[in-house]
Amino acid sequence: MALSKHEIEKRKKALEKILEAYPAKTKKNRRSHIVVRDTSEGAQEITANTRTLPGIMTNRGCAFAGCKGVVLGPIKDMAHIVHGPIGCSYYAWGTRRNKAKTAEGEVNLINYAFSTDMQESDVVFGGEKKLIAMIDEVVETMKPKAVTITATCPVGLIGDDIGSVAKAAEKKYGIPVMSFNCEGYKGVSQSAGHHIANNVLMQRIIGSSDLEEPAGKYAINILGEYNIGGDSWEIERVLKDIGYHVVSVMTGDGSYEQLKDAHTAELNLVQCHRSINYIAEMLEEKYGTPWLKVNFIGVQSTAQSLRDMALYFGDPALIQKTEEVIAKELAQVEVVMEQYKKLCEGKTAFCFVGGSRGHHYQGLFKEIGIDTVLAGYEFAHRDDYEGREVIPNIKMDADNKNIEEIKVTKDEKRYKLKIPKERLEEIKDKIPLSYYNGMIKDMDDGTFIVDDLNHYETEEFIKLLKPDILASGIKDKYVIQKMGIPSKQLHSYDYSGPYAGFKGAVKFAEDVTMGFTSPTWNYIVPPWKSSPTLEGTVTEGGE
Ligand code: CFM
Repeated sequence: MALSKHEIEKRKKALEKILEAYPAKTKKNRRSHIVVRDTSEGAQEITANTRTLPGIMTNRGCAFAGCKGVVLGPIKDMAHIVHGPIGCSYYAWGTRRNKAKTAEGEVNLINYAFSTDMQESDVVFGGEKKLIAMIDEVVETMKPKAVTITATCPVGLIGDDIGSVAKAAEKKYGIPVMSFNCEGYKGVSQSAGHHIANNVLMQRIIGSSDLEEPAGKYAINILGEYNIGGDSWEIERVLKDIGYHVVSVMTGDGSYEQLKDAHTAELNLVQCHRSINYIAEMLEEKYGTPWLKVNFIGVQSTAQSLRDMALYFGDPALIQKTEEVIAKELAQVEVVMEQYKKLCEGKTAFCFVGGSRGHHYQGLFKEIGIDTVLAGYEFAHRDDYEGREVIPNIKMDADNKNIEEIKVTKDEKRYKLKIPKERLEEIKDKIPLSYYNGMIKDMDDGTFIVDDLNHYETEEFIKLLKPDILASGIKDKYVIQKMGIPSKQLHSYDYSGPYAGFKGAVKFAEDVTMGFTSPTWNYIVPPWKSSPTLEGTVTEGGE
C-alpha cells in the first residue's frame, strides 16, 4: 500500500536513525545502498554491485558459488570438478536443490560432488598433478559428456594453470574440458561468477551442434531458470501443453546435449535476468534471436508471460491455445488461492533474495494479500533495480573490469530474423523484448529497497516495520525465526516447491499460510521477552 508524503518522510527519518549506529564512512556507504520509495523524487538511484565493507555481516556468496554452484552445477551430463579445498565443495553439495532427471541409461551426475580436496602440501607445491589425476578418474568412471574445472581461491593465489591442464585433458579424451577462473575473490559476489560461466558456455558449447533448424514448432530456450524444487518442470508442463518446443533450459535440468542446439530457438525467455542476461544478449547478437523478459512466479505473471510469448509468435492458433490453457489452469488454482488469501490478507513481508527473486516474488505475495514493505537483492546490479535503461550510466570500477567482457559477432550463416521486421516493430512496445524494467518502479511509495541487506539492518528493519513474514536465505533464517517471525527460504524453498507456474503458486500459498498458522509460534518466547538482555545492580562502595 502506498504511503502518504508525511509517512514517507517519517520512514526516511527512521532510516537515518538506523544508520546512526555506523561509523561515518560506513554510514555514507550504506545510505547509498538503501532507497525509500518516493515517486515524487522521479527516477531513484541505488548503489549496487560494489564491495561489501569488511566487518559487515552480508548474505552474499562468492564468485565460485555463482559460477559452479549457480550456472554450471545444474548441467547434469557434465562432470563439474572443483579444484580446491574440500570445504568449498562440501558447502556447495546439494544445497541449491537444482533438480535433474534423465531417462534410463543416460548420464546424470547431479548428485555427485567432485573435488580435488587440496591439502596444505598442494598449496605449497602446486595442485596440478592432483587435478590431472582427478580428471582421469572422473572421465574413466563417470563417462561425462564434458568436464568443467572451477577454481576456488587458493588456486588463483598459487597460480595453478588450470587452462593448460584442461587443454591437455581435452586432447587426451576428445571431449570438451573447460576451465573457469572463478576464484571466490574474483568479484564482489556470486554475480561475477555468473558472468564468467556465461562467457565460457557461449564460447564453447552453445551453438556447437550441426543442427540448423529447430526440431519443433515455436522453439524456445528458457534462460535463467534453474529448476529449484522442480520449478522448470512445472513451467515446461504448461509450455508443452500450449505447444512450445523447449530446445534448452539454462541451466535447470539442463544438459550439454541441449545446450549445443540452443542457437536454433526462435525466442529466448529470460526468467532470472541477473544471472544470464549476458548469454541472452550474445544470442541476439550472434544469431538474431530476441529475448523476452518473463516471470513465471505468481499466477498473474505466469499468465501474462504466456500471453506475451503468444503475441511474439503472433499465430492466431497459438494465441487461442494459450488462452485455453490459461483458462484451464486458472480454473484449478484461483479458488484455492482465494482460500489461502483469506488467511494471509493484510499481512506484510520482507522480500530479500539474491538477484531476481526479491522482485519476482512480490507479485505472488500480493496475490495472497501480502504487501511487501521491504525488498532487495544480495548482489544484483543497478539495472535489476532501476531498469536496463541505466546500463550506459553504470560506473565501471576495478572489480567490474576484472571480469572479461567477450564480444561475439554475427554468425553470417546462422543469423536470421526470427519474425518479420514489421511485426517486431509492431509488438516492441507491447511486450518486454530485450528489456527488463527492474524492481524499484513496481514498488509502492514508502517501501524500502535495500541492496546487500546485512544482519544488523535486518534486525533494525524488523523492529521498525514489524513484518509478518520474511523471505530470506539460510544465513538469516534462524535469527529471524528466533525473533518470532516465520521465515520462508526463497533460495532452496526449505525443501518444498515447486513455486513457479500455476501449481507452484498454490504450493507457495500453502507453505506461507502454514508458516502463519503453525502452532510453533505459541511455544517460542524470544529471549528478550522473558528476561532483560542486560542485568546488573549498582552497589555502593564498589562491592
Ligand atoms: Fe537468479 Fe537464481 Fe536469483 Fe541467482 Fe542465487 Fe538461486 Fe537466488 Mo539463491 S540464479 S539471481 S545466484 S534466481 S542461488 S536460483 S535463489 S541467490 S534470487
